[in-house]
Amino acid sequence: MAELEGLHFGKSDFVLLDEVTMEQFLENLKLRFEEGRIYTFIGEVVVSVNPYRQMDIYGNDVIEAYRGRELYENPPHLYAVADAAYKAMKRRAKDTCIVISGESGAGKTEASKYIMQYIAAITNPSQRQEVESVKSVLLKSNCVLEAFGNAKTNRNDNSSRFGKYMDINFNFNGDPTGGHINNYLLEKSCYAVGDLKGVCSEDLLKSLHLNKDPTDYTYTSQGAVAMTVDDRSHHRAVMSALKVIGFSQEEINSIYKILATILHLGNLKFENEAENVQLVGGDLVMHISELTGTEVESMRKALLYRTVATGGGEVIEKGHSEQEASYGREALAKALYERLFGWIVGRINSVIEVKNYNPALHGKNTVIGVLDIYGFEIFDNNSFEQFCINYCNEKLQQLFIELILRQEQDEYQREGITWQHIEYFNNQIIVDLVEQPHKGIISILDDACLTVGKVTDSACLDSMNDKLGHHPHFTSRKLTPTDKTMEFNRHFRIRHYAGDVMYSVEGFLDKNKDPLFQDFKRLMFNSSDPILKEMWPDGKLSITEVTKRPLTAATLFKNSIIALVDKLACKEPYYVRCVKPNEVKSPMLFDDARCQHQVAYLGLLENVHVRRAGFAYRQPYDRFLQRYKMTCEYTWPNHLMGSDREAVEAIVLQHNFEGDVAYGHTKLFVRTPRTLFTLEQERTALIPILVLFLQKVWRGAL
Ligand code: AOV
Ligand code: MG
Repeated sequence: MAELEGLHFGKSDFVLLDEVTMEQFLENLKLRFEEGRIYTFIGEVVVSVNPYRQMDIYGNDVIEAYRGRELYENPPHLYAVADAAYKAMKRRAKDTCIVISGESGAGKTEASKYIMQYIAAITNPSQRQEVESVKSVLLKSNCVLEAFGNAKTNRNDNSSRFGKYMDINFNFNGDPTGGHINNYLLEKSCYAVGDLKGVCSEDLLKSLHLNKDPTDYTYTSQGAVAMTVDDRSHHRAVMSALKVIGFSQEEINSIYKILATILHLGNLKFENEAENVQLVGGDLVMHISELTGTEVESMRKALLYRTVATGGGEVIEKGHSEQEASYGREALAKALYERLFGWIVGRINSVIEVKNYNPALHGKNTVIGVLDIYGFEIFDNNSFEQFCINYCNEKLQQLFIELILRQEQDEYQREGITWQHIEYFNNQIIVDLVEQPHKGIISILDDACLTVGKVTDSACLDSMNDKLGHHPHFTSRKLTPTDKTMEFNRHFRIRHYAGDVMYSVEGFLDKNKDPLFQDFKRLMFNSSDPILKEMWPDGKLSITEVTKRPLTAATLFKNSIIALVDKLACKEPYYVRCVKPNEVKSPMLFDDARCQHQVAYLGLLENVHVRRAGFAYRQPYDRFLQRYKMTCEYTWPNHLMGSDREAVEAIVLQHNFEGDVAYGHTKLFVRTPRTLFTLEQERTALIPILVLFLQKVWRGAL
């Protein structure tokens, strides 16, 4: 029982704290972490601290213990939340979602995997073949997406560089019938190309023209390490996962070819020769065109020139400068990778999408969504990616507050309880700062990108300063009114709900624009490799047809996040809030300052306050009675009253708690945790006496 875990493990629910202060919160979190209790509830929310060591708490016996049980019957665990979401979906035909948040390395991806495993383990008891195959594709898709979407960063060895939202569809039996994955903003500057050399056969490497050491490829040289057995078996696992999902050998070959192309592109060099930019080394271009199924001459041309339409509708070829050529090459490599990833997600979706579902025949199709998205990021140097990621977190935080409050209010309303609205910080103002049409930062960025002629990052910053200079959450030029050094003039600061972040505006415009020349798109669209071609539908347009500007990266991202929030908002939410205990991946260290910061910006104290401001605890009458009937002479061992509710009233009266409770239609609401605490203590004190009593009964002494 959660409450009986024992005091030396701390409080299993933060609402039981004597006082909701940062000190008490941290003390409890730390105590539990040190005792190996990495999960703690705030009502129905699970707070998780990354243990940085393998815990023996995910086995089948544990899964069985949580299966079908109520949230408070077991110690806090991811499985308790997963089960609650599943039960709501199955019993009440509710669409639910589990939102996992926290900063980089806090344990979100691991949590999402345990949740998926739990759902897989408790469904399809009759082992129907078609359900089993859906489950195996759902589970295997993780491995594939991680192989392509994760990278080693200095904060996490296995950092997800993309956000993932996965819907799992269920039939009326509660068995998975399919799913759908949405991915958000793959950080293109991280390639998970990996070390193909250590894992591919000689023949394959030869056909890919990869005959150098990993250290000789620019894109792998930074992170290149000797291949370990581990990596090899991991590579095999990815390959087998691709096959289980249903990728054909031809598709897998195309994936290899694209990855090899990216490696070769990274090694391309340009040099200036008599005003003209030239390619250094002819072999590479030949390999690249062979692997991409394009003509060598066309590839060479696309790398060195771009086609532009003049004002008069004339089409001319303009030679690149050395810088433009490198820039174009870089953009191509990134786009190849991004589109490959998007295509893989699309292929997985086509396999797992629910087919032939007939609601009339099969009943309502319900959904559990699992969101594992990058957490709030503050680096030493924050750029466009951090800006997008942090904006996303603002949106999710807003949803968190709104939904948690809404849920509370709904429950009070349903149960007929009067509810006092409580104040909380509404971060809508920051969301508006970023996304508002015409006035927000994204809109200002877009305007700058659409302006004909050269607009510099710095000019864009001026424009932001003009329009947003008075915004309470924005500072730029004012950062150093007297100091006009370049350093400070290239930054702006947003006061996020999670803290101040200073962004360097450098590169913002380039990253926001579609940086890829149309020539490359057309070239890839004309590839003889049908799979590669499929990834470049926009290459179909000729230069004179490209009239409409493509949407900018920030606007595309904004639209996708707004769609995501809409999706989440119509589901019943369950939350996992992950905390990273230290920066050194240690299982022993609880860094107070780091944890305090996370607790603050995750809004966990607010969460406890909200939970307690109304009624910290609520329990259906029958459960409450079952647990505490021994503490009241009128209810022990059985009550003779008309209803469980009346029996509960008797317990409350006997303990003089009338002022602290409210009676709902089906549940008792308890305002302060102390009340429950007293009952718990009394119960704990009574247990040995009762045991003694029962033993005597057994022995016939009474
Ligand atoms: P993240 O998803 O939150 O970061 P991960 O889930 O990848 O973080 O966790 C980082 C590392 O912490 C893992 O590779 C494990 O070594 C360890 N870890 C996390 N949770 C557990 C657990 N429950 N048990 C044991 N080890 C764990 V990012 O994707 O960077 O935002 O972008
Ligand atoms: Mg992750």
